[in-house]
Amino acid sequence: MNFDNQSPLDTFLNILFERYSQQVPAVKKITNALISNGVIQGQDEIVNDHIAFRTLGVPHLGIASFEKIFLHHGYRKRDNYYFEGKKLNAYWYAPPSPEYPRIFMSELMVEKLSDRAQALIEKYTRHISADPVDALNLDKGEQIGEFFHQPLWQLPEKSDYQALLEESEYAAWVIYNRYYLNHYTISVHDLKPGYRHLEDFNAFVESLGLKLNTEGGKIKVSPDGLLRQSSTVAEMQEAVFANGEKMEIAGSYVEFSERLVLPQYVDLPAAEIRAEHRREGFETGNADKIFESTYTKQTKG
Ligand code: OOG
Ligand code: NI
Repeated sequence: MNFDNQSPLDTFLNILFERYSQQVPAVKKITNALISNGVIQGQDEIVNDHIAFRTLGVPHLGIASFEKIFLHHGYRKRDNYYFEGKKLNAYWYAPPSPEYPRIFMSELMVEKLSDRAQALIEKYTRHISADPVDALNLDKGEQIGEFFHQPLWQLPEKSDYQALLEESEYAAWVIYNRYYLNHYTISVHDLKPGYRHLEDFNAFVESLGLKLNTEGGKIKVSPDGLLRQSSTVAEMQEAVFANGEKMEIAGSYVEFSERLVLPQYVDLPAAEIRAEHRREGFETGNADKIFESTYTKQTKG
C-alpha cells in the first residue's frame, strides 16, 4: 500500500483496519452483504462510530501510555467510565474532526487482581522499564501502525493464558491480543430504511449466520434511551502460544450503534440532522455488557 498522500493518522488507522478485517471474518461478511443488498457501494460509505482498544494498567503501559498516540493526533480526552466488577477503567476520546472515529480506550486495574494474576501479568511486563510509546516518532503513521501489532512482551504460555482467563477474561485477551483493534463500530442511523434501526440491523446481521452478544439483551440501551448498541460475539481463532502450543481463543468483534437525535433537535428536518444533533459519548451500563463479546459465556454459549 502507498501511504504517501495520507496523514499519519489516516495511515495508522488504515493499517489497524486492514489487519482487523483480515482477522475477523464478520467484518467483510457484513460489508459485502450491505453491498449486495444495495445499501452501500463500498466500505468507505460505512460511518465508523468508534474503535476500541484494551490495555494493561501497569507502569509504562495502560491508558497513560497508549493515549499519547491519539492525543498527539488531536484527539481530546472526554468522560471516564469505571467497571467495578470487571476491574476496568475507561475513557473516550473525541476525534480531531468528525470524519474520524471516536476512541474507546480501557485499562485493566491490575492492582485489584489476586496476587497470582498480578504475578502472571508481571512475568510478561516487568522488563518494560520505559514507556514504549515514547520511543516512537508519532508523526510516522507506518511506524505507529506497526507498533499496534508488534509484541511488547513474550508470547504467553498457554497455561498462563488459561490461569488468567479464570480470573479476568479481559486480562487473558490482552496478554495474547495486545493492542490489536478490539472492534470497529458501524453507525446504523444514517443507513437506508430497513437498516437504520438496530432491531432491523441485528436481524440482518443474524441472517448472515453471525451470532450477537446476548448479555443483558441483544440491544443495550442507555438510561436516556438515546444510545443503542449491539455487537457480534467474537469469533474463535486458533492461537499459537509459547512452545507452539495451540488453543482456540476469542479474537475481535464488530459493534453496531444507533445514536438518536437529542430531544431539543427532534423537530429539525431530517436533511439537517448532523452528528452534533445526536447523543454523544458512551454509557457504562451498555459498555459493561459489550465487553463480554469476547467472554467465554458468549463465545461458547
Ligand atoms: C469495549 C467494550 C465497550 C462500548 O462501545 O461501550 C464498548 C471492549 O470490549 O473493549 O465498546
Ligand atoms: Ni464499542
